[in-house]
Amino acid sequence: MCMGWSKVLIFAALLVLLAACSDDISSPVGHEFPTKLYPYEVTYDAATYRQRRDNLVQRIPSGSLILLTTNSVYLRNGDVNYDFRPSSVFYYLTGFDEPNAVAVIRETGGAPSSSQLVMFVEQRSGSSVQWLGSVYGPEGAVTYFGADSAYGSWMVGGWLKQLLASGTVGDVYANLDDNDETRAVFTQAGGDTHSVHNVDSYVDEMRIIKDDLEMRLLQRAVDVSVQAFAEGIRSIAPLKYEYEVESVFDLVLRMNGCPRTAFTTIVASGPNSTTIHYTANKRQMVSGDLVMIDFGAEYGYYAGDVTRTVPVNGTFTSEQAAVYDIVSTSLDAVLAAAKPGVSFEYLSGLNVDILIEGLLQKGVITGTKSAIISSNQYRLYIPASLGHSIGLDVHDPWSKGNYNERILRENMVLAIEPHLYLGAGDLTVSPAYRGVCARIEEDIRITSTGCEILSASLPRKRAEIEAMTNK
Ligand SMILES: [Mn+2]
Repeated sequence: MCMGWSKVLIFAALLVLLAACSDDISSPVGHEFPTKLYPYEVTYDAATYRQRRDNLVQRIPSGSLILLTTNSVYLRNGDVNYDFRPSSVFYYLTGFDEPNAVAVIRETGGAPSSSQLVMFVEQRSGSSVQWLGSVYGPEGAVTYFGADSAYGSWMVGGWLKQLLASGTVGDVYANLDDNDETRAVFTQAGGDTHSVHNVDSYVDEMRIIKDDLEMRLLQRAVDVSVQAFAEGIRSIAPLKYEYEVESVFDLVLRMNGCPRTAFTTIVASGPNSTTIHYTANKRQMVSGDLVMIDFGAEYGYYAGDVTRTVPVNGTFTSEQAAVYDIVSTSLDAVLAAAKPGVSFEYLSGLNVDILIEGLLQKGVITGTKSAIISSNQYRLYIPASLGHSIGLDVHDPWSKGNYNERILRENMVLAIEPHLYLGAGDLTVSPAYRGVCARIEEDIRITSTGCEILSASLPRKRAEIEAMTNK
């Protein structure tokens, strides 16, 4: 974890050179600026975050205080920490991505009311800068992140206690679901005298509809995911291990400046494909297998989420082809039907109808469609939902509520993932089809008249998938 001396010298020389070239940079040397995210076409936009805070204070009762905390750095084992990622609700409202920060948002009054932001952030000096690097500090929180005032994190307890005791604060709205730290901060400040509500549901309602900045970040996350699939599918071959394929996805991810995946990658071949969230990725693949790959890049904390099902030897067997085509037909129909005003429940029903009809037509199962659906037998083959909202979380807030009742609206972003899982031991399935599973997943934005497929540049038809493989 330490670099050699010669590299240190080169690095120091570069820093001197950089400092000489850029007089306008006033932040500590070596610190990353919030003005650009990753390499680096999406610009950080403080005004967007302020707009979201203004919007939120108008949604909660007047006189309330909004208290938000973000994640800490958590110990993994012996002096090694887990990778830090900010809490989603905190990040959505501040754009601030350092650990151990607290944000307090209040309305300023007037009509329409706008918001005031006070931040409590980490401060570093001396050896902590030497070991961990510099941080924005209170000055950076004001300069870059639009805080009206900012202090060191250690001051939050006393500051909040005084404010709560002043008699000027109504109820408190906090991100209790989003982050475990919040209740501790609240309690330490003697907050028991105030009613505390969950702010998450109010923020969730806002997060359902994506703004321009979110769309740019989401599209980039999807684009990198698509590029990873293009390379990853080419790398599939008999006798390779699942993790070898995963490593190609990871390489493309990191080459594009994405820090991590949006969720643990699934490379599930052969018998593993019946496990919906299989993540061990350690089996040696053999000719004749299908491999189901569910992968999403995280970019600017936004999640892509794409799935393809690929024959390991480059050619689907007739049974695999039949199942794949049924799923593909359903996906086409759902995408054609997705538009504002349509309910997710309708799309889910359409999907189940087409999938069960397809299985019956191909003789994969027997019976009548209505009985298979009304008895819930269909859940044997279609165990998961048709899809979910994506955003800062791969399962964005839409998933938490009764989402079948959700009506699609413009600028919702969804992952749509029809699937068929035919269990290896499922006696209701014709023997030749047992163990065959297929899922295809696209990311879409609801437009004013229909939907835009964000992942459209990645082929999904059966012949196209075969053509992408390295056979
Ligand atoms: Mn998904």
